[in-house]
Amino acid sequence: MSNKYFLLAILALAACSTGNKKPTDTPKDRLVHQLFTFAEEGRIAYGHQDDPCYGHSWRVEDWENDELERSDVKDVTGKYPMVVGFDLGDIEHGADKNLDGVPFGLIRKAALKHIERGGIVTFSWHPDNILTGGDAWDVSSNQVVKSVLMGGENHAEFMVWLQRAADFLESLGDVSVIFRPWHEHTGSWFWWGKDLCTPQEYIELFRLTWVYFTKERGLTNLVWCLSPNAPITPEEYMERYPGDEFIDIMGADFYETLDPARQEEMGVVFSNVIKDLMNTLSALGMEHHKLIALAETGLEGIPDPVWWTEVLYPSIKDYSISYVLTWRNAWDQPGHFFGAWEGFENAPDFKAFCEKDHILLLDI
Ligand code: BMA
Repeated sequence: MSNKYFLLAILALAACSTGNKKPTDTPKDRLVHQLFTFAEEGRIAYGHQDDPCYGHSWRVEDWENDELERSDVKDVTGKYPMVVGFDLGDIEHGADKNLDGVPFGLIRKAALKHIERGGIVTFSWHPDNILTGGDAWDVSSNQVVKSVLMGGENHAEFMVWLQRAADFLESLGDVSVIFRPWHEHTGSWFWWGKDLCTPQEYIELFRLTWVYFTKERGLTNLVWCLSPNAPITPEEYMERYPGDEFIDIMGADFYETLDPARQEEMGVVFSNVIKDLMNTLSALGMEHHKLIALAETGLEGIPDPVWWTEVLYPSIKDYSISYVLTWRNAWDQPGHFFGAWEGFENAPDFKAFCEKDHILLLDI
């Protein structure tokens, strides 16, 4: 089947899966339909993490009175990113601000404003390590996932953590957002990673979260995204796959990291991994009738002047991914950025990427 007919078939299936209802009956149906439409039209929505809250060397100060019109992406291209991502890390403690110091009030306001403007919102979550008291990156124990599952010593407290995350998402009201918990689980840098729990334990963690949010809290507007990290084979993807009932988007994360000793290979290794990943996600998406996405990517500090147009773009343009998101531009760490900003030497290359027919931003 050609790509086009495959996508039409998928759209028809998505419509059928809602039973008698039209595919646009609920906010979730509308978001899923919108993402399938991008894929059908051969367009990829561009996303940027934390984009309305801060950028390279600026941040929203008085968020309650700020119109939230600034954006590093808009400064360079004149448009907002179609997708914006936010992180819920520290919501589990009932904190006022997330792990990067962004007030949850600002996150709520920015998310709703972006949706009102016609954009799409996605949430990730880097919760702390409940067993050790460390952060999400504390991988000193391989008992953490086990301890939060039913029957585990931290299960009751963990359910309070889930409750706080669900409270926040519920506070957004009747809108649909992408939720992407327990990401990069095929690496071993988060406490829910590959060497830290068995496939069954990971799947139980994901399902526990889904069942609590969906069945107990009635948060039926969430579009659930799974994003292991690449490189990944289809077998590895499926080994920790929670099941079709629990997943709407089969995504993945992959960043370029530069080896200073192999400058001449800049872009090549990354591009090869991304193309393999795109082939894997396309096949899995077709088999499971799911949307696919490059849920996180980037090259920190973007030292490659043609990274957008000659590395990222050719690697993704022929695939029906619904969106691609680059990570945040930290306002307080000058070298920690993954998107372009006004004045950065690579900004024209980013603008050229955004002007490609395949790439979709949000018109103002
Ligand atoms: C990481 C880095 C950290 C940040 C975390 C959560 O990739 O950007 O500085 O705290 O994401 O946003």
